[in-house]
Amino acid sequence: MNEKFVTLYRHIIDQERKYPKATGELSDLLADIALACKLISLEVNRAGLIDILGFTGTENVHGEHVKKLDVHAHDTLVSAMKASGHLCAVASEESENFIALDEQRMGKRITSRYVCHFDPLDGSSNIDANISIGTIFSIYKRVTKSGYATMEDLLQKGTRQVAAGYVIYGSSTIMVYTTGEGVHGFTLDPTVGEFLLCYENLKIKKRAKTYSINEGNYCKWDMGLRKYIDSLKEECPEKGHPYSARYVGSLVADFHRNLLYGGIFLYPADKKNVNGKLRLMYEANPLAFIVEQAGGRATNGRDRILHIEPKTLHQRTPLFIGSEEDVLEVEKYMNGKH
Ligand code: P6P
Repeated sequence: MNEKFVTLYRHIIDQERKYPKATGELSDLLADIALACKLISLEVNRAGLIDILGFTGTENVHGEHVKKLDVHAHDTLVSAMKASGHLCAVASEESENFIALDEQRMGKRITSRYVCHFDPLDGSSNIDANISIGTIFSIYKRVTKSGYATMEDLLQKGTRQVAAGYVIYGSSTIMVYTTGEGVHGFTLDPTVGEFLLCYENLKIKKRAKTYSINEGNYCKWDMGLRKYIDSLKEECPEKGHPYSARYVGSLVADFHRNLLYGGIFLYPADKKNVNGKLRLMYEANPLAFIVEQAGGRATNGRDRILHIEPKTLHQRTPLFIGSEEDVLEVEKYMNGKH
């Protein structure tokens, strides 16, 4: 057997062994999330066959049409987290408030030590077009000592994450995670049902060749951003310009490509989305944790994403994330220093 034949669970345990005082709860939790995502992957890959496509006819808390797969992914993750017994609360894009999970085991009420934010199926508007979509997760230790979880446990700065990751459902299903000890990627081998190590200690290039932004919003951007994007299209060999434009419209797909090849993803505030479109707790924070662990940078155009003090579960933030030098450069344009 190839010594690189490392399963996700084996890798998680190896990481845990670096911490003699570790209880193993976080390892179990990550394994439970991976199991839930394997189940979601099954549904995503056969969505067209079991008529799960199309709208449920309902809307989520943001007034967006909810596809059945979104609901399925949310339900699968919540069920797995309930069974896991390691979470006292779950927050999800598909749920207005957080879900307090409290485990009764062995006759005693035991309150679990972690909370988790999920985007169960990001990019779901692309489901019918068979474009890659993804699950994003962000894990914290609870702040309160016992009892039912409170909003204080859920609304913590991104620097307090203990783990974060995503699963991309594309030509293959890949899980990428960090616990603060580097970024590692695993490809699901459907024949054995195991995630196998494919990237260890992933690092993102310091300077990109690719930019990802919805240029249809150009007229809504502030002038600094327009000048930056215009500069990427000019002939400037010493800067490696022009860059290539790559935009899938599915955050996890765009982020994953940029993580592997180098790139900058931008979803700025604009006249329509004054705080940007993407969500802090279950999109920006987990991806920011990952990109910083990979040597990249993630800001809102000025401040580090991980330093933002959250006020609400579903708050939005502008997001500039990817290769460090490119994020620093767009910040200069945004702050009139270029
Ligand atoms: P736009 C998908 O709906 C999503 O939330 C992200 O996955 C993606 O990056 C973004 O919205 C795309 O937004 O406005 O460019 O269609």
